Amino acid sequence: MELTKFNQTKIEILKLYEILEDVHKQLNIDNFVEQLEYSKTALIHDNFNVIVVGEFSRGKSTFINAILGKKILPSSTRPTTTVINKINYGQDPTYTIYFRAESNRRISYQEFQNLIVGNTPDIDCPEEVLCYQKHLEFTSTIEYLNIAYPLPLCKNGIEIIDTPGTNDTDATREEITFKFIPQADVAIFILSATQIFSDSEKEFLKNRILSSDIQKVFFVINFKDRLKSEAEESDIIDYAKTHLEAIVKNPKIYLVSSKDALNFKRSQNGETVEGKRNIIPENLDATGFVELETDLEQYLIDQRANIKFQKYIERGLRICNELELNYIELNKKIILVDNDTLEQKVEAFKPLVTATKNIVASELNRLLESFALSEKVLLTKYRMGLEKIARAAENAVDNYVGELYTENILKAVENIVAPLQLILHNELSDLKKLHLEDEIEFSINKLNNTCDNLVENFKEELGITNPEILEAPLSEMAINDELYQRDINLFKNFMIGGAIIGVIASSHMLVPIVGASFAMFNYFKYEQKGELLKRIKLQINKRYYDNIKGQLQDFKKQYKHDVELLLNILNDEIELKIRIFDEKLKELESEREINEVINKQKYENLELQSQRIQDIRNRLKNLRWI
Ligand SMILES: Nc1nc2c(ncn2[C@@H]2O[C@H](COP(=O)(O)OP(=O)(O)OP(=O)(O)O)[C@@H](O)[C@H]2O)c(=O)[nH]1
Ligand SMILES: [Mg+2]
Repeated sequence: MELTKFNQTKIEILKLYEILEDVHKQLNIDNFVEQLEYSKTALIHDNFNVIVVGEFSRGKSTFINAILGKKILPSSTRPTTTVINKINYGQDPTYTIYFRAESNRRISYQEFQNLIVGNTPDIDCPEEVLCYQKHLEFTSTIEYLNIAYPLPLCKNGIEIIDTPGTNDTDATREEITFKFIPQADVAIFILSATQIFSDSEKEFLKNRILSSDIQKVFFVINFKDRLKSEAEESDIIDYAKTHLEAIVKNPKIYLVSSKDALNFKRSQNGETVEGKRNIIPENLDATGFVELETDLEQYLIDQRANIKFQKYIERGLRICNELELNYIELNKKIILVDNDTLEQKVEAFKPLVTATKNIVASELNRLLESFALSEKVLLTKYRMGLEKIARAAENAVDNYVGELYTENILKAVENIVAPLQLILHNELSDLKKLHLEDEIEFSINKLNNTCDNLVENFKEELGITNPEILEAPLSEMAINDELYQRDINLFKNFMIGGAIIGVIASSHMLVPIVGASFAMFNYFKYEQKGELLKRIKLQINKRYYDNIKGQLQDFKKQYKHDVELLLNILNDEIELKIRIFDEKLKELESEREINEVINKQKYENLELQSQRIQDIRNRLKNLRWI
C-alpha cells in the first residue's frame, strides 16, 4: 500500500471513529467511547502487535527466539513464562517492568533473566517451594515486561507478545483474552506435533481468539523434529487441518521445529550452541521456517496496513451494528409505545368526563322536576289551609256574642284565626323543608358518587405511570371532605332559608289582616248590629278569600327563589368539581403534547444518528480490503 493511500485510510478511519464518538454524544451514551478512544490512540501510534499463544511448553518462547534469531526469552521443559513479555524495537537492549499499580522500572539483563525464569520447584524441597511462592507473588504485581532489542523485524512498530501457557491460572487467561488479544493484530497459535489439538486448545481458539477482531491467525505445529517420517508429518497436518476446518475457514498450517530453527540461526550468527540435545540442522528448509517466515513477513510488512486497518474497520462496523440494534431500534420502539399509551389514556379519560357531565346535568334536571312537583303539593296544602282559615274567620263572626264594637268583633276573629295561621305556617315550613332537604341530600349523594367514580377511573386509567397527574386531582379535589363541608352549609342555608321563608310567609299573611282591622275600625263603629255583623262578615270574607290568590303567588315566588338559591349553590359546587376534571384533562393533554414533542425530538435524533451510523457503515465497508 502506498504511503499516501495508507495515510488517507488512516485519516478516514480516525474521522469515522470521531463521528461515531459524536453519535455517542448526541445520543447521550458512552457505551463504546472508551474503546473508540483506545483504538484511535493505537491507530495513531501505528503499533502492530503479534501475539503468540498456546498451552504450556508448546514452544512459544522458543518460537519467538527462533524468529528473532536470538535466545532472548527463556525456555524450559517445565512451565516457564510467568509474565507477559512484549518484544519491540530499541537501539540498545533494555528490559523494563510495567507494574499494575506502581510506575515502570528499568531492570538489568540479569534481573530480567532471574525474573522470567520461574521454573516450577521440586515439591520435596521446602526452600524451593518458598522461593517459588515469593517469585509468583512478585510476578503477580507485574502487568508485563518490555524487552526492547535491536531486531530488524521489530522495526516499524512491530511488537511480538509472548504469553504464559493458556492453561495457566484463570486470571492470566482472562488477562490474555480481554487485554492482550484485543490489542493484537495477528495471532500465532502454537500447537505441538506431540500433543496435537486438545479440547482446551479448541475452546481457546473458538471463544477467545476467533471471537475477537483479530484478522489473521497463523497455526504453527511445533516439534517437527520429533516426527520420524514424512508420512507422520502429513498425518499430523491432515489431522490438524480436519479439526481446524470445523472451526476456521481455510486455516493455514505450518509444521516447524522452533528449536532447530533457533539453533540454526544462532550458529549462523556465530554463537556457540551447546548441549548434546542441540542438533544444528544443515539448512533452515527442514525446520519449516522458510515458508512460515516468508508468509509472516508478507503479512507483517506487505499486508500490515491492510490487516491493521481491517481490524479497525471491523471494530467500527461492529460498534455501528451494536448501536443500531441495541440502542437505536430499542429506543425507537420504547418511544412509540410511550406515545400510544399516553394517547390511549387521554382518550379513555375524555368520555368519562363527558359522562360525568351528563349525569350532573340530568340530576339537576331531575331535581328541578322534583321541586316543581313539591311546589304543587305545597301550594295545594297552603291553599287548603288558607281556605280553612277564611272559613274559621267567617264562623268567628257568625258565632260572635259580645258587644257590638268592630274592634271587639275583629279581636274575636283574630283570636280564632291567629293560632290556626301559626299552625299552618309551621306545617308548611316543615313540609317544605322536608321536601327540599330530602331531594338535595339524594342529589348530593348521587353527584358525590359520580365524582368519586370519575376519580377512581382517573386513577385506574392513568395507573401509576404518571403519579403527579394522579396526585393532583385527589389532593386538590378532596371530594368527600369538600362536599361534606358543603352539605352542612347547604342545610344550614336551607334551614335559614326555611326560617326566612316562614317569617316572610307569615308576615305576608298577617299584614293584610292587621291592615283590614284598622281600616275597618272607624267605618263599622256606628252601624246597627245585624247590619254591622253582616257587613263585617262580608268584608272578612272578601279579605280572606280574595287574599288567598296573592298569598299563594307570594309563596310561589318565595319557593322559586329558594329553589334557585339551592340549585345555584349546588351548581356552583358541581361546576367547581367538573372544572377541576376538565383542567386535569387539559393538563393531561398538554402533558401528552409536550411528551409527544419531546419524544418526536428524541425519535428524530435517533433517526438522524441512525443515518449517520449508516453513513459510517457504508464508508467503513468501502475501506474493506482496500
Ligand atoms: N525438540 C524440540 N523441543 C522444543 C521445540 N520447541 C521448544 N522445545 C522445547 O520445549 C520446551 C518448552 O519450550 P518453551 O519455549 O519454554 O515453551 P513455552 O510454550 O514458552 O512454555 P511456557 O512458557 O511454559 O508456556 C523447552 O525445553 C524447549 O527447548 C522444538 O521444536 N523441538
Ligand atoms: Mg514460554
